[in-house]
Amino acid sequence: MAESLKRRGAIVRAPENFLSGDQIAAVGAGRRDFLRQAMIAAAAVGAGAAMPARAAEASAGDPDILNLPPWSTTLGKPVASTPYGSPSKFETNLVRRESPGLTRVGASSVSFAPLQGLFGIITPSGLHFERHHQGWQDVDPARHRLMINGLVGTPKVYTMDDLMRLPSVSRIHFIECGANSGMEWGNVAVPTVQYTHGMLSCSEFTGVPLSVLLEDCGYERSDGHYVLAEGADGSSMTRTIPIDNALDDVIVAYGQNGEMLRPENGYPLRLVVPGVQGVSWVKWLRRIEIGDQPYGTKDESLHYVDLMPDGTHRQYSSIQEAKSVITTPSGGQQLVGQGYYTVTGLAWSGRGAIRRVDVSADGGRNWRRAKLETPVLSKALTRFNIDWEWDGAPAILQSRAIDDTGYVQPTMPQLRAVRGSKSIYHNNAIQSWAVAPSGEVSNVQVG
Ligand SMILES: Nc1nc2c(c(=O)[nH]1)N[C@H]1C(S)=C(S)[C@@H](COP(=O)(O)O)O[C@H]1N2
Ligand SMILES: [Mo]
Repeated sequence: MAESLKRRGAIVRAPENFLSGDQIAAVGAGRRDFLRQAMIAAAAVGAGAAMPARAAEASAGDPDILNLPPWSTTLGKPVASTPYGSPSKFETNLVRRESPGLTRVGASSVSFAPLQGLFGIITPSGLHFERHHQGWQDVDPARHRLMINGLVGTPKVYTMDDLMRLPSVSRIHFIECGANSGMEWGNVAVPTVQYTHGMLSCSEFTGVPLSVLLEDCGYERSDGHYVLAEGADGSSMTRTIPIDNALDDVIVAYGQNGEMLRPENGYPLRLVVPGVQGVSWVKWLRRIEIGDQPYGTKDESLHYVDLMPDGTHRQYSSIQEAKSVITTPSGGQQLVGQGYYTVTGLAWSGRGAIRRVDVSADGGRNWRRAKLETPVLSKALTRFNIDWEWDGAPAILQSRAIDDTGYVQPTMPQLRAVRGSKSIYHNNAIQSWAVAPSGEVSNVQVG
């Protein structure tokens, strides 16, 4: 009783407590001011009375919480004071990050997307991961051209204006660098999901289907069976794409999340190759050539090959197999106490849609089926979540994706049995996060 009275007392604390020093000084300065103050006070009491007991309790630690904050009592900023909006100043920690020492210079490095802080499936464009072989450029769209040549009826050169007159599609797809999770082949290497899985992003891309452009250039199916895509940056990025792939769902894209591509992501033109590893998504795309055999370029014969246990190299393993990861709770995070949590994460497959995601809290002994959040799209990230009651004991959280071909995401030991442990690329193993009794979450490998 005394407790609840104390609470009520706290809630209806004297109105002047809700007024700033300035406002108190203004009281009595005139009738208008008096009315204004009375209204502010009334509103404040109203707000206070509506406050749940929990908030009142919280106020015991921070008496100031019951005072009307400046944002409730002052005029806000005018429209268009930030012509291009940016995140709140309270969110400055959520940024792309480099893994120090990964490469010698930043122009040939990677920045990882902060998966631990994102919701839903779309990566905000400013947080999209970056992977450049020779730095990024802000290419002048007026001077950019796309050439289509090789085994086509009529080779053509397109301006951006030409391209933007053609029929377009907008589709949501994930892009994952083939080297994502590549540091974890031997053992645990990096602490957070940003570094283990952050070479992954998902956007709505807009552009012209490559099939439309090839038709425009008089391509006949009998002509050639491979497409070479080339970028305009200094790295001369080139990749071979099989024609079936190219005619299926490949997009010559200029749009990303409703606006033009960001320079870091290939402005003004990039190839979108759904389901295929990032390196084929050639940025600053300047040329498409049709040929009758794979080109065997440096980016497919020397790089992006898989070192197998027998010492041979596997080439052209381009499709990103089904994979998933829990993003909260994840390495580096801290549980605030026992009880209820929503465990959430992302699942994706380069072969189609995610059919099911299972979650284990005991290192893979028992699995429960997670809820898939809508939309569930082909070759896009799918968000999953599941309820979890943490009893304070050590736990190992894992997620396992199954795609609509029936493929089941392997454990790390299963993958190593086939691939060995000296690879860099195409690690789609199940990720484990250990929860300690302290609530600390860390990256571990089990089994
Ligand atoms: N022209 C060009 N295209 C490129 C690259 C590059 O360095 N130059 N990097 C490739 C690699 S390895 C990846 S993983 C993706 C990364 O795309 P993003 O920087 O938009 O995330 O772009 C690919 N396309
Ligand atoms: Mo990549």
